[in-house]
Amino acid sequence: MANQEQAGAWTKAFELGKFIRKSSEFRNHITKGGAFDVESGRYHLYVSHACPWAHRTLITRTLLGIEDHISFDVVDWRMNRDGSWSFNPDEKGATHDSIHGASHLEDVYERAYPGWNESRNIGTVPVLWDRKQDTIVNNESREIIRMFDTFYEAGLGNGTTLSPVSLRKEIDAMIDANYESVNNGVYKSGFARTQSAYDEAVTALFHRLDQLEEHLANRDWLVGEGVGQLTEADVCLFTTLARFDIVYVVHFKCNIRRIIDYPNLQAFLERMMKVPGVKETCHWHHIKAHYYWSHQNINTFRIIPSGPHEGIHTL
Ligand SMILES: N[C@@H](CCC(=O)N[C@@H](CS)C(=O)NCC(=O)O)C(=O)O
Repeated sequence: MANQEQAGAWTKAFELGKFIRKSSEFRNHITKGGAFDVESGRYHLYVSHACPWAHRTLITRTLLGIEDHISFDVVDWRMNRDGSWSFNPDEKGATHDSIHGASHLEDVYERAYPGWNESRNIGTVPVLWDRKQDTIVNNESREIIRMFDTFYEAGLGNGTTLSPVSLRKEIDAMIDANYESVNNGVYKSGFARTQSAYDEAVTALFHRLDQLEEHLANRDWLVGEGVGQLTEADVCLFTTLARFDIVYVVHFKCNIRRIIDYPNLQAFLERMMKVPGVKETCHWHHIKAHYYWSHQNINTFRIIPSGPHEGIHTL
């Protein structure tokens, strides 16, 4: 019944020209002593450097200091018209599939879920792969970054946590408040197929950005006492805002204002870029080329704009 209701809501939204994000299919969790136990060298990430959701996982992996425990491969920035990612080690910053030697990410999904390609499901990044059970643990970025905390709890990281238990409620509320309006909001603006769907999405997006600008007036980070402390909520906002001025303003028509026009949001981005390790996870060429090249439905000739010449990508 719940599924039927959901399907009905999706059909209605689709008819109204709205972008509808599919929910992630693999929702297992790493837990101490569980079927997916906390083990060094067991898990592997498949990411795209272009993707804001995948970027969250790489930043978290770096900040927690679990690079030696979780490996990763990077797909080519080109996402084909059918939505498929491929491995292309000849492309700078991309790699081959070091576990399966697959040519496409769908082959990795097929291995975890035989029949995947036939049912024409699309394989999204990020993917958290389990070498031991030879399957996908989870493909939902928000859950992947939270389960990385099990490595912190097991003493395997550098002693950093981005989701201290005492702040989890606040962190979750902040991530929720930004998800539909900002993180998904840029996609809802860019992929809208009617004026009203676009208007609704872009209005909600900038309403939330205005609120965040005010929220950050007297604080450095989104959550926590005083000026706050760096948490998952900041990582989740950062990866969307980092792409805003160089891609979303033009490609997704999110042009009411730029982030550089918001002093506090811009300062937040610059602050994040100074956190050791964050800058190294930002691959601007993959980000820019991916969007403008891949979505030919909204950029027919795949022309990549030359600007902007100012912004955090120049830091
Ligand atoms: N809910 C997922 C979203 C992941 C997602 O949509 N990734 C995009 C790249 S930015 C993707 O792989 N898209 C493939 C497609 O749509 O065909 C998460 O947060 O992990």
